[in-house]
Amino acid sequence: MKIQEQQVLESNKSSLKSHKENFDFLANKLSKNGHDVKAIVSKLSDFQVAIPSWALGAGGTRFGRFSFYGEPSTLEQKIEDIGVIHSLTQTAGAVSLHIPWDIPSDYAAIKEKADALNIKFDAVNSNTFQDQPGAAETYKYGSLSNLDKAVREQAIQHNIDVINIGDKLGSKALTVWLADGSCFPGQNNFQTAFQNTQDSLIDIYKALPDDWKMLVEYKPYEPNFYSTVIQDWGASLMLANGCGDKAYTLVDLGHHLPNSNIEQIVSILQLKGKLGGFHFNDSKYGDDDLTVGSIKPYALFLIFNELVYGMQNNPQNPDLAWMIDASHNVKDPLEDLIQSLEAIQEAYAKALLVDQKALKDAQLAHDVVKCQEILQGAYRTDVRPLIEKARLDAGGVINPISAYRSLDVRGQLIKERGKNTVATGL
Ligand SMILES: [Mn+2]
Repeated sequence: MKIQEQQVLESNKSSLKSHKENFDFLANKLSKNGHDVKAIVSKLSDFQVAIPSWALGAGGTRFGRFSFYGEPSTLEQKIEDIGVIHSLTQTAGAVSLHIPWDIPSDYAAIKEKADALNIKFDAVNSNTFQDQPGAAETYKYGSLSNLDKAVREQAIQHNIDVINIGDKLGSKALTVWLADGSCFPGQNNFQTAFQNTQDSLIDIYKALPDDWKMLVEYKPYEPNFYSTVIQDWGASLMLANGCGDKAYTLVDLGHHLPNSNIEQIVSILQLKGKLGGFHFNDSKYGDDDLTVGSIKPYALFLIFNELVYGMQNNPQNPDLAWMIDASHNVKDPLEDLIQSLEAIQEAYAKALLVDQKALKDAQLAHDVVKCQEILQGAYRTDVRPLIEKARLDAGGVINPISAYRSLDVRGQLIKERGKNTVATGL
């Protein structure tokens, strides 16, 4: 299914007038307060978030999985689904592939399809957290950290294969997330596991093309429940520094223990020029993979406040790879992704409204109350008309969820693909 330009225009017809009224009112107010509304809208239009190829079907838990029907069963269909989201939101202009779930059979055809939908290939993700059919070695006791050299070599080679696949598609980054760790005290020697991981990453890093980045993701627990080899940003940063200038830390919002101060982590990594990428989701208890902004929207805003500060003040930090990393157990995956994109844009827009100069002055004057007023003043602004305007300017729809529903996208997908399709992924 492909969204036609006419459908976009049709969908905007009924809400164009009220959008314009809301936008003019807000733009007028913001301009009076010294904001460059045009610049903010253009930043929002430029902001693109990669959609993971594994998030287009129903997620599941170890207890069960409930299909949404019409799920994409091939990489082509996954890219078509992202095309639908991108046509409506104009914010999802990239896909992040997970290998070996999504190895293209025909590279030229896949590239052509993505090009036609204006979708780029973002970071490619390796997978050493499960065994593949016919694999010589097992990852049951770890991959890059394993005590067995043959297992480590297999995992290193897999990562190099992933780089080569990504290179053919135009990707510029490899994301490494390890499930390696231990379930019981005494199972692993922490130092050996860490050193093996470092040595393996260095071997992978050697195969990285010059214009590529390696993104090292961390996670405190799960699937191992006593220790994880790359458990936090400090471990990730040490490993990245041990590899070289092209290796960075990747922050996944769900990969923190409850109440971690993620905005501070993000801030310091940018200061050190070592924040490489971002995985968006939300959580209540652990790595819950919930819709972005559905539980802690203020925390998301505070994170974006630091990101915006870093983008403006830390030239030592590269452009970030933005990606959603979520799973949808009870929602239509495409609707969930649209809601996530909306929440990301909202947090970004609010962060762009923070008066950085006034905040600095208030900090210098030790006016703590004023500092909070400045942040919360930006946070309490209803920025949705700005996001609507950014979407409209880029050729998208004013209200993506209602357009998705009135176009009956899921119904069309079921008609095209049938009910019993299953997307690969988690
Ligand atoms: Mn992640």
